[in-house]
Order: sequence, then C-alpha cells, then structure tokens
Amino acid sequence: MTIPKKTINRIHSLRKQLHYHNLRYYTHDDPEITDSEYDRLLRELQELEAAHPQTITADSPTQRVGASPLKAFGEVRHTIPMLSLANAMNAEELIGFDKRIREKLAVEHVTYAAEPKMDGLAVSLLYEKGILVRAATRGDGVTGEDITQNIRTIKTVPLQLAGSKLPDLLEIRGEVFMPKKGFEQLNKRTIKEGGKAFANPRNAAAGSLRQLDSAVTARRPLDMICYGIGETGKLSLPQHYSDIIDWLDSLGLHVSPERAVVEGVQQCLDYYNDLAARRDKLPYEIDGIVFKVNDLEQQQQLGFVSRAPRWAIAHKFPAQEEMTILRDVDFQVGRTGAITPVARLEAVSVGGVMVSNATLHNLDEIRRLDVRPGDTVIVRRAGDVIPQIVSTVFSRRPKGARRVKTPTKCPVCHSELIQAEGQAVIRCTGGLFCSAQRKESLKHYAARKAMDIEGLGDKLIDQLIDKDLVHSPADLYKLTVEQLASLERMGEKSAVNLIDALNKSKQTSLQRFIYALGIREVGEATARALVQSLHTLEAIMGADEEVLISIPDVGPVVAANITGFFRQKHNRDIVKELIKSGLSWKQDDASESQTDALQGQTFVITGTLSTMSRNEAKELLLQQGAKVTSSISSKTNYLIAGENPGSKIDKATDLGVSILDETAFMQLLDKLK
Ligand code: D41
Repeated sequence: MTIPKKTINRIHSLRKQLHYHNLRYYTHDDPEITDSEYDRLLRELQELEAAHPQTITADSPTQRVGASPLKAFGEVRHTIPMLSLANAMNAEELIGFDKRIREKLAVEHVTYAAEPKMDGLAVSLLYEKGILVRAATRGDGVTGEDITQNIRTIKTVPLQLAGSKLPDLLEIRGEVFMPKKGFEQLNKRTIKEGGKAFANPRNAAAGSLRQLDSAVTARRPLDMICYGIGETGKLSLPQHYSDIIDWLDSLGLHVSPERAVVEGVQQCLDYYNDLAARRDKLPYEIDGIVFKVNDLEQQQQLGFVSRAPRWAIAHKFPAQEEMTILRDVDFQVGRTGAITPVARLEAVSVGGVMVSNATLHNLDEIRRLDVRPGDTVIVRRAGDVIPQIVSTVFSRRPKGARRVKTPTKCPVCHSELIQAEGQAVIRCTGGLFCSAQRKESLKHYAARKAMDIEGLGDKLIDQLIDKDLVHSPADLYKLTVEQLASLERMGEKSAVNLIDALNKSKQTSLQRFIYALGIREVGEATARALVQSLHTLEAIMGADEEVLISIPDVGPVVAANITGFFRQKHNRDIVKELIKSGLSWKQDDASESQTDALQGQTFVITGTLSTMSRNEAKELLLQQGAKVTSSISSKTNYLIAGENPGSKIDKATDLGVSILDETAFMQLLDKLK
C-alpha cells in the first residue's frame, strides 16, 4: 500500500516540530508551546504512525520520551526502565481502557489504585540497606542524570529509611514538585531580586533540580511524592499495588494522602470528579488522576505496550495553559489611581473557562515578557486567580509587531501620570477628578466587606458616574427612585429595593466605615486596629502620625496615608455629609463584642476547616484580641491546622509552634465563651 505524499510530509513535519519542542522543553526549560499543544502534536504523529507502521523510525519522537541529559551531571542507567504513562483525555477513553483490561483479563470487575497525577518530574531514588545512595532523573526512561546532591536537599526525602526489616536494595520512584505556595513565594523573591519568574510550578521544580550547585536547590521549596518501585533485589512483593504504597509510607517516604482503592470504572470516574472539584484547593498542582490495576499478578498478565504499562493510565484534567493571540493592551485605572495594563486576548477556553482578558501587572511585566499586540502568547489560569500571560511565543511574532506604548497621560481623565522612585506602578494624579478613580472608590465603598450595599453593582455604579448622578459616596443617599428607575436595566421595583438597601446600609460599624473610605493601604485589619485603639471617628480623623504609628500594624507609610487623607478638605466634607445623611454605628462597637482573652497571641490558620471558612475563624480570633498572620515565624504562638495543611505544619514543628487541630481550636473557643 502506498502512503499519500501529503501524509509523509505531515509525519516529517510533526517529527521536526516535536524534536524542536522537546529540546526547548526538556533541555532548556523554556517551552514555546503549551503541554497540551505538544500532546496534540505527539498524538497526531502517534495516530499517523499507527495507521502507517512502515513509516516508524527509531528516532521518531514517539519512540523516545524525554531528552538526552545535560553534560554536567553524571549519567545514570535505569536497570529497569522508567516507563511512561498512557493518557486518557476524557471519560470515553478511560471507559475504553477499563474495557480492554477486563477483556484481556477475562474478568467482569477490576480493582484500581487511584492517586492524583502530580505535575512535576519523575525521579528515581536508590536505597542500599536503607541509605539513600543515588537519585536520578527519569531522562529518556533508560538514561537519566545523577542528581543525588540535589535530591538530598528535599526535606521529605528520607536519607535513611525507617523500619527494621529493610531490604538490601530498593529503588523508589516518584515525582518531585514544587507546592503552589512555595512557587509563589519563590517567584516573588526572584522578581524582587531582578530575576526572571518561572512560568509555572513544574518549570520551577525542573529548574531547581537542574542546578549544578545544590545549595541553590536547597533554598527551593521542593517536595516529593512516591508512587512506585523499580529494582528490589530479592524482595518478595505483596499482592497489591496499594500494599506497596502503604509499605513505602511506613518506611518514611512521602506518599499521596489522596490515594484510594476504587472498584470498577464508575468509581474511577467518581474519584476523578471529586478531585477535579477540589483541584484548586490542593496545595500542589495536579494534571490528572493515575489509575493502576491494583492486583500485581494482573499487572504482570497485562504487560506493556512499547514504553508504557498496559495496566496504568493517566486520566488528564483540562489543561490550565493555552495559546492565543494578544489583540491589544489596555490600561485600567484603579481606585488609588494605579494604572494596570490588561491584555485583551482572542477568547480561548482554558480548562473549560473562556478567557479573553489577562492581567499584565505593570510595565515591568510587559517589558519582561516583551509582549506585543499580534503576538501569540501562552495564557494560564489556575484556581480562581486572574488569568496570567506566562510567555510570548517569539517564533510566531508577526512582522512589524510594535511594542506597547507606555502611557504618558491617564487614559480616562488625561491627568499626568507619576511613577514613584523604585516602584513599578504608575499612577494617575487626577484623584477624584478622574472618573475611573471615582467609579472604583464607589465600588469599594459599596462592597460587601465595606458598606455592603446590596444591589449596587459595578455596572450600575458606572452608569451613576457616567451620568453624573453621583460624585461622591455621600451623593448615593440623595438618589431618588425616579433617578434610579431611569437607568438601564433598572425598573421601578429594583430602584425601590436599592433605596431600601442604601437606607439599610446606613446602620453600620465604625470599622466598616473607615475601611469603606478607601484610604490607601487601610484594609480591614488596619481599620479594625484604628477603631480598637482610637474608638471614635473624631479621634481617628484627628490623630497625628505619631499617635497612628503607635498603633499595632500601622507603619509610617500608612500613618502618612491616613493623615494625608483627612487633611484634604473634600474628604472631610464627604465624611461630614455622610454622617448628616444618617450614617451611624454604635459607639466603640468594634470592642463591644470584643474581649482581650487572646491579647498578645499570634495565630496562623492553614488548611481547610470543616465547620467554618478560614476567614470566619480569623474573625473569631480577632474578636478575642488575637493577632492573625499569614506566615509562621518565631513570633507565632499557635498554628490552627485544618485538612490538607501543607508545609506550614513542618515549619511550625521546626519552630516549636503549638499546633491545634480543628477540634482543639473549637475547644479553645468554647473555653473563652
Ligand atoms: O503522580 C505522577 N506524576 C505519577 C507518575 C504517578 N502517580 N504514577 C506514575 N506511575 C507510573 C508507572 C505506572 C509507569 C509506574 C507516574 C509515572 N509512571 C510517570 N511519571 C512520569 C513518567 C511516568
């Protein structure tokens, strides 16, 4: 049978592309395309080769997964090859996998071990008589790099196994990854030091493992979860994969706390859906679920196809990164005048959510990415954070693409822009003359955590400002039903409701009011501290910087922001007008339900609590006079740890901080009641 010329050409083109991207991805840690785009190309080639097996060559990218090791590390040959995993991209493919297995085994029901697919790098650990003697990357599955020194810096990798009956030889396999929190902190630090941020936790983990200087690796927050064994000497194995993992657990190795044994394909799908729903809340990134036939004898019967076991499959989640085109960059003006560039994108579905805007943070970020309108970019959406542009695909840049012009005037009110020395943000100097800043301050004023005005949404505020019906928060309370009913998408009924909501919001607390004013860098915590220390609005408005600095949590910058705010006559006038329109709060209300039972105690809350949100827990602690911070230090007194607490537990243990689980926390609160 002859193969059409078009097909041959396509095969050659795919191979060339895959070789190129392989090099960029593995050897240079600098991918130009997304993982899913790479997978699509590889799949297309696999399918063409399957249809025309005579075209397969030894050097086809389908015959080799990974890349050759860098020269600087020693080479390690894996006596037992490190296999790859077949993928299922959707439920049908998983059902097909289960069907093939049942047919091959001639059974009706299969028991699977299920675990999250960690998005990291596969690594092999070699233990001799319980001592870690060598660690290697997977490399191409047969030859990897010797990264022993680097792996030794990972705290969750035991240098010596626990237990008494240790085998002479034991090779462990698992995935090295960087937890989300650590990744964010590392990137913040890197950017601050003028370095280039990592695109995602996986790249950060790869870059960290590739360090020739293990002192650098040691400063990177890496972790490892183990999922299998390789060489075992004369060890006799248990009957089930899940038993092996439990055994590894008992040896002190980190295994997945999410692992489970499930019966049949329906339970596989249930497990997948459960983790897909919790994906964003996990402290690390996962890109799917791995299902493995749990019975080791059945695994043997099933064997391998090329380089992947027939008894395992990765059911992938939708990708969190996709490619799209940057149409343009707009500049938005925030409440305090900060100008933020926003990327306008050709809409693309990322992990099932349509994305057409992404933040570019500031001008430095635009320069760092060297992104230009017309460019192909990689966008990433993880959790509920705003989508980000990860990188620019320079090889696809259209001819003549022009740099983004730095604005010199406010795009809304045309006032001058200023950039404070050493800061990346530029700001509009228009203040409340700028309608964008007015809109944003009103949105802040009406927000749930501030005055909580129900029904006063962003679109409505835009109209009120654009029609000049409202200039300051005080004007809100002068609105009439007729005025409101004349607005777009408002009827008589919603107008009446809004007036009711406005009246209802007048009964508030001093703390909410102070926060609602939108003084720069005065968030909820600072507003609370001000009320706790100074008790009345008059005292807060009259406090000088010296008094303010003496309040916990208020530094010189915030103190200057507060005095600066109240020094301006128009701000004082607005406050006066608001009070006149009937705003009121109980005197000293912040300390009314307030006790000082936990005065001087600092708490950190981590993980998921089952009876309340972390914010609610924080609120309860603050009411008792405690301080609640986000990171653990030697000053922390207690760590409250819910489910999936992550690395804070280790840090707390290291620093000797008392750890309370949810039950102990509830008991503490009960005692204080
Ligand atoms: O969490 C993972 N990334 C993971 C990877 C896992 N949980 N299990 C895995 N199991 C295997 C087999 C079945 C081949 C032992 C794997 C991988 N392999 C794997 N990781 C990278 C290449 C292959």
